[in-house]
Amino acid sequence: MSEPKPTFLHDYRPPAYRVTHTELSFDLEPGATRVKASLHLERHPQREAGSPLMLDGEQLELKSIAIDGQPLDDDEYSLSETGLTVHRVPERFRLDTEVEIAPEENTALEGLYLSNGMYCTQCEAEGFRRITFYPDRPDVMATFSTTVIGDQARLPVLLSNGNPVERGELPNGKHFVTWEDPHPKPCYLFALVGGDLKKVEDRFTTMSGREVALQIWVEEENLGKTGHAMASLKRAMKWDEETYGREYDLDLFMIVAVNDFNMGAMENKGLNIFNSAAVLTHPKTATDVAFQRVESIVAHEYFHNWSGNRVTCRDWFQLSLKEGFTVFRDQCFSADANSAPVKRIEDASFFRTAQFAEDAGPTAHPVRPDHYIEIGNFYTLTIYEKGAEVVRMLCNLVGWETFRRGSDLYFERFDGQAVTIEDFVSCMAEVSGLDLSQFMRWYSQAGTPEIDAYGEYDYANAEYHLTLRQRTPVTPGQADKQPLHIPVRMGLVGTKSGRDLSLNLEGEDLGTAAVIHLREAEQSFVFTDVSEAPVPSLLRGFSAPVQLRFPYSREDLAFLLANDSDGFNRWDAGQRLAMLALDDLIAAHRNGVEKVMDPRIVEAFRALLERGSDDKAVLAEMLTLPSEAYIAEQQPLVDVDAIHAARTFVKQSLAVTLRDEFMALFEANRSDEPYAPEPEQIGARSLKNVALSYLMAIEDEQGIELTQAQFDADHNMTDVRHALTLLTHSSRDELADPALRAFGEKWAHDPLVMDQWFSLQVTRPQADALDRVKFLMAHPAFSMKNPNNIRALIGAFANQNRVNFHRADGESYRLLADVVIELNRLNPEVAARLITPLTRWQRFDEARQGLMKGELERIRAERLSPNVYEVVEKALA
Ligand code: 0A1
Ligand code: ZN
Repeated sequence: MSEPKPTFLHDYRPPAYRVTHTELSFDLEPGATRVKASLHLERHPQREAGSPLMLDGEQLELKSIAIDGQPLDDDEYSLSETGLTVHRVPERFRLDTEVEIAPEENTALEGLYLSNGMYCTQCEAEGFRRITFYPDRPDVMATFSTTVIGDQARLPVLLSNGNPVERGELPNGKHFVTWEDPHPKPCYLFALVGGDLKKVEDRFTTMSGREVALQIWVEEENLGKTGHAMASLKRAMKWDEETYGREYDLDLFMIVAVNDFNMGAMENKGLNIFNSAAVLTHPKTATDVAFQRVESIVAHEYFHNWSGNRVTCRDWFQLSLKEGFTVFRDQCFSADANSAPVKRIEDASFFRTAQFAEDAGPTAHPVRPDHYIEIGNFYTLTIYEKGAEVVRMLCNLVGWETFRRGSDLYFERFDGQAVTIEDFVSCMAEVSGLDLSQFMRWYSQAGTPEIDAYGEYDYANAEYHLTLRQRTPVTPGQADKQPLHIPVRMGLVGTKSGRDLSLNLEGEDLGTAAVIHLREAEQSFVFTDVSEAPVPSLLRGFSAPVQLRFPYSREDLAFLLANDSDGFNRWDAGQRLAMLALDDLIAAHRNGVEKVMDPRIVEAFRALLERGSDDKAVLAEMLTLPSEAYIAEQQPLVDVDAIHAARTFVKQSLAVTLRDEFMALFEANRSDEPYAPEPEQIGARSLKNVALSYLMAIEDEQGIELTQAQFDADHNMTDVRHALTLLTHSSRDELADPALRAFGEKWAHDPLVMDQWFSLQVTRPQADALDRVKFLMAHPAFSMKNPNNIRALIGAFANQNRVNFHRADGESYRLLADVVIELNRLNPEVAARLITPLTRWQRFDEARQGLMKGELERIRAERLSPNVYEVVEKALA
């Protein structure tokens, strides 16, 4: 295979020809599906006359080709591995092609494929070219009319985008349905489904009084698991009307659940296709986290109908235009539907762990990359989550009302168009009058900015001097970094009163909480009339995606943990405090010195437990120690064993001293109420389960009994899974084994539950974890062709079981590389993602570096897909 070539943002040109209307017909057969396409084409007004017509196409067998009804001679066109060129075409014409494809051989799950006997498609980003010859780029927008033909008995349900306009029977037991989608769309939003599916139906009346039919299509046995998704959909539709003034624009909205899917879900126009894990829930099979995830993904895909579909991306470099904005929208929706502070804590905590790591690694890239080899590798935390943080900063900079006006302007001005990030930001600049040119650097500069902050209270003049210094570390291919425009939300908390003091900055009264704007590499802020010595509370609500350092003492942090008016920063103060203790203990472990627990941390936790909280979910977060992954992110050199030992030590020390408090907390929050995925209940369950984790950290006898009882009670999956995880992760195999066996037998028929069973076993800290991975890979419920299985078993092991993945003998690295090599053939997109933990080799000791690089080199020696090639090359560069 020749070396794959990158595509560059600066090479963008409009397409030579655009498609105004697309007619498709599919005759579905597993090994030989016929696809007929009639494309109504015309020359793009900005492109010169006489250009050849170049269409993308991969793995297609061309059966016929004609222009305006005239079949083409062999010398009038040429075919390659990647497409079709017609040398001479008129200004405006119809191109008819017929191709054959083999859905049953499609293990990459891009294009048209079979999942459990059901036909489905995934076209984003470049899957449509595996269906038919087409200008497969988002700036070509056409109306579609699609006829799907299939066996009536095996495929009673045939779906596509838009509205069904005709259906009928055909010879040989076949039938057909024709669908029309009146909204011009790029082909990445095309979808088709054919299978033996059942539906749950509901209705929604839009704000202008139109009736929309809502359908969720699933396999029959899953009919009872759609209620939460449907309720979430209706809430999302209402929320988007009330919050953004956005109304749905077709008479029908469909969701289909499929078992084999590379990602979470896909926003195809009118026909969203979902990974079954992102749509199906039942109290007995899904945890609170899964319920919340379904709610947010259903909303996310629905919100794309405007931010992505009606207004789409000009090219794939603009991916964050739709993804960053839509993630921001779904985060706000979830915050409104649940505990808002907890949503922010969860998002920021995940971000600081996983996106910071991406930004610090060899695959770091800007929110808008300027080149890629394989766009499938760019569905990343940077594009999605950092993109959302950038939109959030914009919203905070201009204020919600202005942001909403900017959003209205954007949708109105660009409706039906394929646009750029500049188009979006310029709407915000226009409505606010702000100069956002420096702000644009957030889109082009990779890496996590670091802010070093220093503060001093001047008693004599009642002034507080705050100095902020920003610096963005070098990332691959970007040596020079410019200062960013960083909004820092802050307060000064008086050490005497425990209250937020008023902020007077350069003669301006900013109230008790304000956003200061850091634009220079270094900037000082002088607050006047500061009546008492304060502790600064900086970056409240994680107001910018940066790493902020301030030389807080442990007393300062305990003070903020108790007094900060900002819930997010109260939580963050607790995390910082725990980190200081953890740092000492990690050093002690490495130096072979006896570990001693800092009593100040214990007292801070005791105070938390005594004070309680109205928001139980927030308290549960505050009582949760930073994860091993987050701790690792904060260390210059990652020592997984020291981190694990230190964290376990802190947890056990807290549990020993506060055992009765944790027991009381557990008792106070247990309940026999029927399960509901409601914020109150979820908060109580998290708190109770955090308490149980502490008790199990010391394998307290009563704690063990309670855990077993919680498992046996089988009240809901949140509690059962938590109990089973605690048993499995304890040192008592005699407790874990029977419970695991019972659970595995009980749920053998349910793939989504079996995935949880895989994950919780392979994340256990005991030394047999790798053997379990190998053993479970041979389990009948595991298949290398199912991405959920891969993520649940291999992904969970490599990303969440740090002590075992980083075994000193390198055996886990070897296993991961073996899996990547096999998946490179079967499913390149999933294979490329799976490599991530190996790409982080720079963070480890020399011996591990060598082992990790050795495995990357072993992968590199294979015949690689562009996806895996790009990641491995960057990792070894
Ligand atoms: N646009 C979808 C994400 C998605 C991307 C690629 C896919 O297949 C390769 C599937 C889904 C979203 O943001 O939800
Ligand atoms: Zn999305």
